[in-house]
Amino acid sequence: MKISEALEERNVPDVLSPFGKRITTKEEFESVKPAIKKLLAEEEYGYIPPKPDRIDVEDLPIDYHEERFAGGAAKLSKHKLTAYFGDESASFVFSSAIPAVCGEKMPIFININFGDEIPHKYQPTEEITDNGCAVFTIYYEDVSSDNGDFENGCAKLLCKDRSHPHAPGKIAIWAWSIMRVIDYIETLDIYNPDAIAVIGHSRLGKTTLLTAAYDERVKFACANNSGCSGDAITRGKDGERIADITKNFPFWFCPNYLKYAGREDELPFDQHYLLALIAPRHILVGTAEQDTWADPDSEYLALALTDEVYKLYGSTGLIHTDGIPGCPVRLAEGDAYYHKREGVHYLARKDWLSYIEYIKSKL
Ligand code: GTR
Repeated sequence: MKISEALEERNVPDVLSPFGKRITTKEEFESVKPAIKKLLAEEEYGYIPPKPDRIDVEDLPIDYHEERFAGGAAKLSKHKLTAYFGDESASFVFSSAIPAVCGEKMPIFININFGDEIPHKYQPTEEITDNGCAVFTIYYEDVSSDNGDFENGCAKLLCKDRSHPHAPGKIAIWAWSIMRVIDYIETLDIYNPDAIAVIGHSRLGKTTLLTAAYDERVKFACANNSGCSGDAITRGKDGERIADITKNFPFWFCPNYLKYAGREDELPFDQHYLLALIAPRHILVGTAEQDTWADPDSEYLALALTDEVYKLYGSTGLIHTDGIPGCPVRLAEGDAYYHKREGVHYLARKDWLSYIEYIKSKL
C-alpha cells in the first residue's frame, strides 16, 4: 500500500503549514518551533518543569559484586542527583556503566527504564558496554510513581498544581529527569555533544521523544514501541486511541489532553509535529510486528511525514520507498531510522544492537 493511500481519510494536518502560512525554509521552520512547542505543551504533555538553579551529584556505594561488573571491562556506578530551586530540592538516583576504555566516538545513552536492576531485561548492559557505549540509567519510578499521585518524588516539587490545564503530566516530569542527567554528563570528561542518545520503551519511548523535542542536546532519540501519543499518527490509528490512553493513564499528560478523547480530529496537530521538533537530529523508531496496540504502520507514517522537515535542513530524513514496509525491515540509510522486527511489544537486545549500529554509523 502506498503512503498516500494509507493516509487517505486520516486528514492529518500539514506540519509545513502548522499555522496557515506554508513554510519553505529551515529559518521559517525554526521561527515556528516555539509555537509548536507551546501547542504540544498546552494540549498534550504540559510544560516541562524548568532547569533548576543548580544540581548536585553524589556517588553512592555499590556492592562488591557490582564492582566486579563485566569482569572489569566497564565501571558501574550509582549516583544521587539533587536539583535545587532556591531552598527547595528534589532528588532521584541513577546509575552509569562506562567502558574501561572509552573510544573517541563513544555513543552515550541515557536509558529511562522500567527497573533499576543492572542488567535489566530491557537493558543488556554488558552487551552495550562491550559494544563501546556508555549507558546512564534512570529508573523512572524513582523520579515519580507511574500513577496519579503527584505528591511523591520529584513531582511533589515540580507539579504542585495539577488543577492547571497545562500542568505537566508524568511523561513531562520523567523527561525533566533525563535533562538533568544530561546536565551532569556535560560535566564529565567523556562528554561528546554529538553522541548523546536517549532511549526508552513504550511510555518511556514517548518520554524519550518529548525530551528530544525540547532539548537540543539530544542527538539521537530512540523511541522503542512508543505508539499512541508517542511516534504514531493519532488520526485513524489502530489499537490504542486517545480515549484509551487518557482513561487508563490520564496522569501521563496535562489535564487539557483529556478533552481529545474520541475527538482526534479536533487536535490542532498530530504526532509528527513532535517528531518535527527533533529533526534534523536523528530519530530512531523501533516497532514490532505484533505490537498492534502501538500500530507499527501509524508509527511509520509519522516518521515518513517528518521527512519534509528534514529536507528543509538539507537532510535526507528517512530513506524509504513510497509504501508501507513489510516485516522484518530496517531502514538505516538516512538521517532518520525505522525498524520493524518480528515479535511483540518489548525492548529486545536486537533492538538495542540495531540502534547502536546505526548510531555508530552516524558518529
Ligand atoms: C500500555 C499503554 C501504551 C504503552 C504501554 C507501555 O498499556 O497503553 O501506550 O505505553 O502501556 O508503556 O508499556
